[in-house]
Amino acid sequence: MSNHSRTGLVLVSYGNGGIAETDDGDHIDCSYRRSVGRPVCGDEVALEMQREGPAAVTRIEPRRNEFVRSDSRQRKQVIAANLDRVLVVIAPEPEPSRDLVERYLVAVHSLGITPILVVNKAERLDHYLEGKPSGSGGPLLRLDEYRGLGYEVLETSCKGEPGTAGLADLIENHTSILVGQSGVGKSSLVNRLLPDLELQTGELSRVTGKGTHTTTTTIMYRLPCGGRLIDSPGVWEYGLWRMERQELAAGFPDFHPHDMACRFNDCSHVMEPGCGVRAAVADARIREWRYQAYCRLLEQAVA
Ligand SMILES: Nc1nc2c(ncn2[C@@H]2O[C@H](COP(=O)(O)OP(=O)(O)OP(=O)(O)O)[C@@H](O)[C@H]2O)c(=O)[nH]1
Ligand SMILES: [Mg+2]
Ligand SMILES: [Zn+2]
Repeated sequence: MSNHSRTGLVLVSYGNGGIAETDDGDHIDCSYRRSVGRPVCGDEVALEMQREGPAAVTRIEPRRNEFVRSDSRQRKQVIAANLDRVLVVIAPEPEPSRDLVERYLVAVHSLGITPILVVNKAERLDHYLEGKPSGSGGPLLRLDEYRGLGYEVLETSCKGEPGTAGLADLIENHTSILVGQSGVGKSSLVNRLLPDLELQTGELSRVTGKGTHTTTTTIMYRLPCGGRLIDSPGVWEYGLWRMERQELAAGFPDFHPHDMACRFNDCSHVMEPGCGVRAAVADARIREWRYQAYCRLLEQAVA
């Protein structure tokens, strides 16, 4: 038999091909066909083995969800698919830009899963906070407020306390992706969490390259205790794609149930009379800074 079919999990995807892992754990080079399209990291695919050369991807299974970001023209770009957890990594250095966390939260809520905030370089957090005048904003001063909103906020360090054990527990037996600004320490976390990283990257080294530190390709690794972890290239600015107002509002679960009181059911919560959200902001049932972030994102992302 010259060719036969197998199923695979895409570990890395680039240009016209990638590497997929079969059920038996083999890593197989694969190539894409225009008629099938390009799978992304995390896709389940059907592979047709060839007598020579890479296997052909003949089908991409329907995705359970996809993590996307926007290109420079606010079009969606799929980064990875079929995720259980999105770990939004921030750090005291580089300092998160304004609304960065809110944009990530909107993006993760749109996958239908609850975001997790990972505060890396936590061994430097106290020093960072000491240098901040009281009343200055920023997500690192609002960690307890995020916890109050119901988000899991986890502090980690690759250089000191509290280490990464808490994160290891959280991602065990799940498929998780690390996202965040360039330099916050996503790859360093991968390094800490994967004792056999060198072995795994050795197999994938054709695409990871050597000697560079900034990650350029989205790659899925196998966790030692079960589960998968995806490292993704950092961004300087995470932009949202053009979206509907409802999709944006879903990233602000703290606006519920106050929005039920809005007079108009398509209320944008900006200038309509009888707005339940603005009423809740006025008497501090919704945090003012969350509402201000919502208004800025509404201008940027909603057509
Ligand atoms: N102090 C401190 N430095 C850290 C920690 N984690 C990572 N770093 C440093 O932060 C720098 C960037 O780390 P990377 O892991 O390459 O960051 P990244 O998020 O993968 O960056 P991109 O691949 O560009 O997105 C490196 O110099 C790391 O040594 C930490 O917990 N504490
Ligand atoms: Mg990296
Ligand atoms: Zn309203």
